[in-house]
Amino acid sequence: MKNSPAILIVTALLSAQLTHLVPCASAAAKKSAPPGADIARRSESVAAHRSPEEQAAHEARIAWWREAKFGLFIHWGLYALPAGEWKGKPVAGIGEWIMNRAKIPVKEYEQLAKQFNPVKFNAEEWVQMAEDAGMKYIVITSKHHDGFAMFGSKTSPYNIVDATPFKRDPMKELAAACARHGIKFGFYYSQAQDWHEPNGAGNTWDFGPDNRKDYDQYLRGKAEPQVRELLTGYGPICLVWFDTPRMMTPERTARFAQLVRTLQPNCLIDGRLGPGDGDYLSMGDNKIPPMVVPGDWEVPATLNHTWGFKKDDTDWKTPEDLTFKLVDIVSKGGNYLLNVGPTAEGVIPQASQDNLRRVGRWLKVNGEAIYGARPTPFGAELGAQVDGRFREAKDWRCTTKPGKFYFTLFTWPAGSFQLPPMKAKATKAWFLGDARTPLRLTTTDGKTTVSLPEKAPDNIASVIAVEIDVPKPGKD
Ligand code: FHN
Repeated sequence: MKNSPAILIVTALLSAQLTHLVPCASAAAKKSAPPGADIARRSESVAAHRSPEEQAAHEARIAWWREAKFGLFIHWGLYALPAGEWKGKPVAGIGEWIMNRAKIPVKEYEQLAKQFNPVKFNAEEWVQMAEDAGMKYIVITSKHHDGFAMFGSKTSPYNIVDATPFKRDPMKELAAACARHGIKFGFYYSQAQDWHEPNGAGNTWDFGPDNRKDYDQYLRGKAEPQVRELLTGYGPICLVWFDTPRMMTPERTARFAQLVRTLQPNCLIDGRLGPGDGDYLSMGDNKIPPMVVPGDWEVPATLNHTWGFKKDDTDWKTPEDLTFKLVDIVSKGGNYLLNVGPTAEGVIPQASQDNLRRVGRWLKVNGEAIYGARPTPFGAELGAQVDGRFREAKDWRCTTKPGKFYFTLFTWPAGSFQLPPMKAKATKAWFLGDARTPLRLTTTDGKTTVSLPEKAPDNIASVIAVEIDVPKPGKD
């Protein structure tokens, strides 16, 4: 069934707002609405236009993703060579945008391909790292805005197999390694911006304003055929992660969606293809909503401040912070897609590896509270409005599964933890990783507390699992 143009346009505007392409609603409207209410509305609108058949297909293909919760994003391309510096000078901004920020002419930027030889690249090691980190899917840049294909493409010679001394197709190697490890494999593809192509969006310094370009020539001549190549040459693809939907009309969006839905019906489409047709909502980069958001959504996020490798960006988020963000996002109903930017030699920076592996060790013990978990039924623990501003609270988060609550404590309370008010009766409690040692539950004046040892068992965050007896409807 076709989407109505009105719905498609509304959805386009909403997703554009999320990716900061158009200004959000008026400041006055923002002030009066509860925090996150606008995001919740946008999230619901993603699903609103699906027919019952489309909804059933969507449910089937997104089931694994709802379980997965945690994925690895990889931004890797020619930009890893300059690594944030051009002609001896640092270039401000995110690493993969260096061509745009420094307005590097195509003819000059292209030369990087001749030096790109990531001899240390080892697909097995990358996928092993994702597995160690507890990540369940990988999404890698097959072509970013610079237009360089990191896969062997027949559509354009500007690709890693034909234009570099490396000559290998790392996407083939990664697809095979992911299959061996049981990790889902997906592609990022910049459908709209292509700074290498005269008719692609974004390169105004070589090719003039976008509104004078024959954009459909670029889409039909490069982007669509390349997406077809990606969906036919690399086995099952779990997700195509489109980005920055500039000039993506409903008609253009539908062409890509049609390709994906016909070639790989089980493949997800992210929320940044264009108006309509995404399987979930992509939040803004590093933007974690303040409250529970209904529907399917994901936060793409960086470990430092860049996506593509930049040699001077070493401001790494700590494992404690990453763990908090993961639990926080899951407790609000979302997925966390966390990025690494490998070097031009093909190495994932050691600090990224170490910090992700630390999160993975935490997940080995506490993953039950994350994978397949549903959001908090409470909400007061997330924070509150203070003087017209939302102030986040960070002491604990709650995730749920049928018959169970998981309380992840980031601040260790003295002696006991008081459960938030609930209709359900807590019948049993224990720490994840130590199910054989019950924690004492005491209920006084309708308030239940869990007795705790003096020291937290986990120095990042300890998870109390609580079994609950849910009252049958109509019982109270
Ligand atoms: O412009 C891109 C950016 O380089 C990066 O790929 C991020 C990842 O979400 N997406 C765009 C900006 O939102």
